Amino acid sequence: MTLAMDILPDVAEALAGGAPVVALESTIISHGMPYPQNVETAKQVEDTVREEGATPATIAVIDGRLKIGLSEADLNRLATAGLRDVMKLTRANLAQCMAAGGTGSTTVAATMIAAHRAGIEVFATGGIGGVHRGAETTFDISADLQELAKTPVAVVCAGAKAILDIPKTLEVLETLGVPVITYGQSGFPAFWSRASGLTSPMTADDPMVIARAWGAQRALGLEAGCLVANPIPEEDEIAPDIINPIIEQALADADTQKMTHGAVTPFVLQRVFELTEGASLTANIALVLNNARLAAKIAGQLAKQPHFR
Ligand code: PSU
Ligand code: MN
Repeated sequence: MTLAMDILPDVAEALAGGAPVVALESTIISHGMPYPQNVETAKQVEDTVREEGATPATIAVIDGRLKIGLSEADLNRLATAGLRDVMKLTRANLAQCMAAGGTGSTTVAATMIAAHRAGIEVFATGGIGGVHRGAETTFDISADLQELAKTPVAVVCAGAKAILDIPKTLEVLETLGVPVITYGQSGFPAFWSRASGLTSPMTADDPMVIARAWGAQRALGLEAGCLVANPIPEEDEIAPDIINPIIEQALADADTQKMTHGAVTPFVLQRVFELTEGASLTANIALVLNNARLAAKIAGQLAKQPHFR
């Protein structure tokens, strides 16, 4: 059986020529942001990648086909469809969605699988899934973490959201052998805030150094991905003492409304958006663009130094 995968012509051309390509996820479009900011941001992220000299490839499943690079019509469809019409795809349901001819947006886990299949090594997103608070009773640990352990793609994110248990998330990443490198500061960032209070396992001040580490990891034959944590720009951050009580409230609401499985993260993000009167979204957009820029720089370094591959 052949893989039902379509690579946009400019992405295919870049890959064939060894030019830098950056993968982008689509759950952030369908489940992570409201319309119309979701589609505006998706386009801005692609433009930012291009401005930095790389080719963007936003990934999703459209009518059963794995799309590496989305047309404007596909982007609009994901941005405007209701949550019931777009599946949230991870490792477990990706193949089934394709077989059924379905349409779904890819989380970090599913985007990594697709990117690797297409030959893309660098991927930019906002935040990864992680170990949820209370995981000791719910066992809610995002499949993103397992994926980082077994699929060789470098994922640039803004750290882990404080809706997660950040210390446990870092512990699991360590157990799984996933390198965690923070860009430009020693502390691991917490998505909306630059500081989580935790020290990052590793730090790098230069995209070239991150590219080198990635090359060395690949040369060793390690199958893992790599997590690059890029702190939100100072002017865009929301201070922990402002965001933390709001997160507590949003988590309590998720509990009251008995949210489980894949519904938890989108619900909490939406509640934080409401409770911050939109400020969380403004920060979210800024950090995604910031991550796209860094990912393009890392991809550029990798393309310049093919011996790292
Ligand atoms: N964090 C965000 N926005 C998002 C997500 C995370 O700020 O849209 C999405 C990503 O696609 C991530 C997924 O991979 O949520 C994790 O979902 P879960 O916690 O259900 O594994
Ligand atoms: Mn979960």
